[in-house]
Amino acid sequence: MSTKGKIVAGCMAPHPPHLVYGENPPQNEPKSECGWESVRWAYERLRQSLEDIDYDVLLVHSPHWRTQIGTHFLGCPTFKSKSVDPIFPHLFRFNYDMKVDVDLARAIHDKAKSKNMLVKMMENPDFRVDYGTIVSLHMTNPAWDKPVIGISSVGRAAYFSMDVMQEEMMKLGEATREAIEESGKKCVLLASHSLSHRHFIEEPEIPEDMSAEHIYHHGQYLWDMKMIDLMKKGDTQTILDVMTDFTEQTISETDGGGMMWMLSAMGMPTYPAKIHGYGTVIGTGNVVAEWRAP
Ligand code: 2X7
Ligand code: FE2
Repeated sequence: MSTKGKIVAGCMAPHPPHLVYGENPPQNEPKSECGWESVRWAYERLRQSLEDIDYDVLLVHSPHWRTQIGTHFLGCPTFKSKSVDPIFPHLFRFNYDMKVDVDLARAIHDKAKSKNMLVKMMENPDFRVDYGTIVSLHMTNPAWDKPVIGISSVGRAAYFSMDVMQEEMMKLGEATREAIEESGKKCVLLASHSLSHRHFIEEPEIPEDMSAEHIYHHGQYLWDMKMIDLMKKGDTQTILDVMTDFTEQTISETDGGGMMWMLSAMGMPTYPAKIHGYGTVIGTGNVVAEWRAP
């Protein structure tokens, strides 16, 4: 008899390309001197923490793969190309080569379809994977030695409302959990996004000059601290209750639904998240956090 699969951890895994630029991996063409250590070291702690867990697949939900009609899933066994950040091409030109767990991606797709969600498998092998997916995956597992699943963000918040978005992400989370349980696999989920999103409009001459790096709006910083406090308390219900206000007031990438999907898939955890660290990147607020399933 096969054993039941499980989500072993869910993480907030933000994707500023600056983090990869600051790390200088061989895949990225531009080279830096340093930079954004508070968030990079938070990722270091996440990586150390995940080393204790035996897991099979990394799943990532990215707000920079925006699909207007339904949720899409990467659906080819490999995707290999160069990803260039549209705003920061001088920081991020990354040669990626990822292996996809197509069986599990299709199983989640089918579960979501059976719940009347609009879904599609992305089966074009030349499809260029977005930088949000790539940065979160690289910072979590720079060895790239685990298969991945990439999930798009559907534009429901903009076209309808955050409430409609939330309802859909609850369903997508349930579909994800059910398919994982049936697969027998152990999975780590990544919600690929920042928290508050007010950022600068002029880059310093040296992008990694940290004397220019700071939060740009105290109100948005207070919101970030409120959200982190709720994560530390395991108060997921309040996180969901304030999500619409948080998203509007901090122009946050939570509008892409990643955090709601991850919390729903984890069954709305009431235990505390481990906060590996927080820091700003061009002024945006970025937390690396981990809910480790009991
Ligand atoms: O996509 C991003 C982001 N979310 C935050 C900071 C910097 C750049 O890109
Ligand atoms: Fe982003």
